[in-house]
Amino acid sequence: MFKVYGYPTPNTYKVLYVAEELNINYEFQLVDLAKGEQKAATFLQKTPIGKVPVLQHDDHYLFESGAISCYLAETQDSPLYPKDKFERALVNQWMDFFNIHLGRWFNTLYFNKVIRPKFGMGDPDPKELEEAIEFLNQQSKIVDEHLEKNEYFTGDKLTIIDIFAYASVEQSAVVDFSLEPYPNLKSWLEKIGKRDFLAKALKRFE
Ligand SMILES: N[C@@H](CCC(=O)N[C@@H](CS)C(=O)NCC(=O)O)C(=O)O
Repeated sequence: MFKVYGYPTPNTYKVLYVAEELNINYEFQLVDLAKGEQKAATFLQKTPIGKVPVLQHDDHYLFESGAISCYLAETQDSPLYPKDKFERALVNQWMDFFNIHLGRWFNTLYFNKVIRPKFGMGDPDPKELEEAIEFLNQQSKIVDEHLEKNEYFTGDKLTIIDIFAYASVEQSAVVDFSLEPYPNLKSWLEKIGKRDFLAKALKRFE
């Protein structure tokens, strides 16, 4: 039995998108961050870090969207997480890049522009915005050049990193970060966004 605990923000979407692309049958349970449910004692028994997403697989629990995404693909023996050691390392490489670099800066903009106002946490921090935009431009250029030569992140085959990364890059519209200077990144986003996983995952919040 698979169950995802989450809230409608990009880190949870990463896991839901990957689960849907893999056609996994799973339950979804909302953890209401607005009510602080992620810090409730019962939830802290599932994850010591008090954050979402969390995956339950029978009586096992996992946190971190990247680790969860890889594990979900493993359980399905999916070619979206290749068995070949080097091909798999390429997926892991781009997943680290998104967690530590590009995705991290999208998250900074999202936190300042969406979460702060929604949760009454005050105005966006201009220094954080400036730093995030500078790094986003620097790293989007690198990714744009990579996608000029590669149809997908690891080459000519779709893998879970394309689905995972989609949840980061799609934030560009919400946080008002223009992808116009990055046409290859923009067309990759449009191509990935035509897949079924998106509508299927968003149904969880209707
Ligand atoms: N690196 C983690 C980040 C998880 C995370 O920061 N989750 C946020 C929501 S997007 C959260 O639960 N925040 C609530 C809190 O920190 O109390 C992942 O990728 O899963």
